[in-house]
Amino acid sequence: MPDYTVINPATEQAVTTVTLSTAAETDAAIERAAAAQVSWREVAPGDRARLLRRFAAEVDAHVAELAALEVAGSGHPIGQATWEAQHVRDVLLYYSAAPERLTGRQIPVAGGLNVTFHEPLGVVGLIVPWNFPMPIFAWGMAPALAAGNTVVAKPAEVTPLTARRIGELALAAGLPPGVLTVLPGKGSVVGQRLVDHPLVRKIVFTGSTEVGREIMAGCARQVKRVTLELGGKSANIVFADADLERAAATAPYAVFDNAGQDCCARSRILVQRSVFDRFMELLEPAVAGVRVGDPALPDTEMGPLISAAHRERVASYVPDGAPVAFRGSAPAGPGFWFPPTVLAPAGAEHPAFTDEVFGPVVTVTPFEDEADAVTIANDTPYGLSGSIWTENVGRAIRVARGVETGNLSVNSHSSVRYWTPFGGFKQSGLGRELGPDALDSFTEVKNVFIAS
Ligand code: TAP
Repeated sequence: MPDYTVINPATEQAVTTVTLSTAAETDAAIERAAAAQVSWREVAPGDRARLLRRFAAEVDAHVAELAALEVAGSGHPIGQATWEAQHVRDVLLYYSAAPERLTGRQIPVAGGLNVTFHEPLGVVGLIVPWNFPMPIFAWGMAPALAAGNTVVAKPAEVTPLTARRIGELALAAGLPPGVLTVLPGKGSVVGQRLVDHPLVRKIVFTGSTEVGREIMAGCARQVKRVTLELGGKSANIVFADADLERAAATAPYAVFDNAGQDCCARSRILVQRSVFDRFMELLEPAVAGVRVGDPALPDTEMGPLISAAHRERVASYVPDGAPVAFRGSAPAGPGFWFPPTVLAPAGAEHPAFTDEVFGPVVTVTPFEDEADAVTIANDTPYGLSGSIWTENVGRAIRVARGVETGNLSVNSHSSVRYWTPFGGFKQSGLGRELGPDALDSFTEVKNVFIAS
């Protein structure tokens, strides 16, 4: 069995070694999960709810440990990592209310009674990326379990530590063996088996659009259910009538959060031409103020990139001669550091404007009017997120309806909450996660007519 050495991205030191699962071990785990599902689906709704609440309590009791693991294994700042562990607890608590509310319908028909049931699918395969190892794991796992499915989850090869620990906490909370299995391993081995194994009835994939396409094709061969949460290239649109101070003060956090390794990063700032210069004056000190450094320190706002290879890729978007307007700071010495970088003015001729950089690089581009802003915002194959800054309510609504994207915020830089739906338009994905309707995608509706 091959091993993988987890590297601390802030120090480049080895953290620990993790054994990678093989295809045969993946098959065995899927078979155990299928056997466990037979009794898990029969657990009374109130008891399933109680077990999920106990699981949440276990996570709550280990927030500090999980956060420290994420700091070491992913380079997330400790404040953010703590929030992420608490988020896992909150998502579990939110969906612990679902088993007792998973009601069907009674539909009037002649000659009897028509009722519907939400039946669990069976085994759900969860494939998680490296950028948010805890939250994205929770988003798929909690509603899948609440609906009566069992889950086999594959964390990203480079960030397996927190998901693996959460899997242990599930057992400690009393979830029966086989209900939640975490299998560290390679996408091409464990991920591929989850897609190919007929006992896996649904894949929840979060990752790149490129791999997502392959997953979708693989699932199509078995007409397997699939939810895809993919890449993004979101716009932060600032109109001349906006509160420019607030828009500029928050813009760095809309894109440099998690060092820009965020599918929702608003990595294209579009500013109405008449206030472009003023906005840039306000943005410069805001970018300089982002505290980049040791992720273990409580005040740190931005940590390193995940790996040396990823830093090289991000750096390729800022070649010599790139229109760098200004940059923030980054530590010297070991660690995969990259400073917050603002390219302006930059348009479609620049790859950083068109590609998902997945690093702390943002472009700023002028626009003329409302129609122009919507056209530029939509000129991308992606459609995941975005923000609109204006004091005009009518314009906010018109532009929000015009931008082809799944999650928008008006006069705010963030739009992700576990109790509201989340997902992408166009090549940013397929299906929705989170929110009150999440269990719809983890169940099949069964329609039964009973003659009277
Ligand atoms: P990917 O390279 O696509 O990897 C995502 C996951 O898929 C990893 O666990 C990976 O395993 C696995 N995988 C790779 N090849 C596979 C295959 N052939 N079959 C099955 N699984 C396979 O993405 P990433 O670099 O980790 O994450 C960054 C991307 O995710 C960005 O594009 C970002 O926008 C997107 N993302 C989207 C969202 C939402 S919610 N829309 C959220 C976060 C990230 P390995 O680790 O072993 O390669």
